[in-house]
Amino acid sequence: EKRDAVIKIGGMTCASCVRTIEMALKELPGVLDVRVNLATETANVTYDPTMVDMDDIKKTIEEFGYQFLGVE
Ligand code: 9UX
Repeated sequence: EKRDAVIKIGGMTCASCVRTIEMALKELPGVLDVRVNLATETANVTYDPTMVDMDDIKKTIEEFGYQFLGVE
């Protein structure tokens, strides 16, 4: 199963932030693809909802010091 979500993220100010979040989310089992866009402050995440849910993704973003501002 595959699902796409666009997540609004707060607190990113440079390209290293982008890489940090991409790496953190890709570590989560069930996250299949992540593309973070600094300009729009969003992450496009492809994931398997039977393996990982939005709360796991939210917690990971927050653990790394960024804000999960919701799903668009
Ligand atoms: Mo760049 Mo982001 O120096 O948390 S890594 S601002």
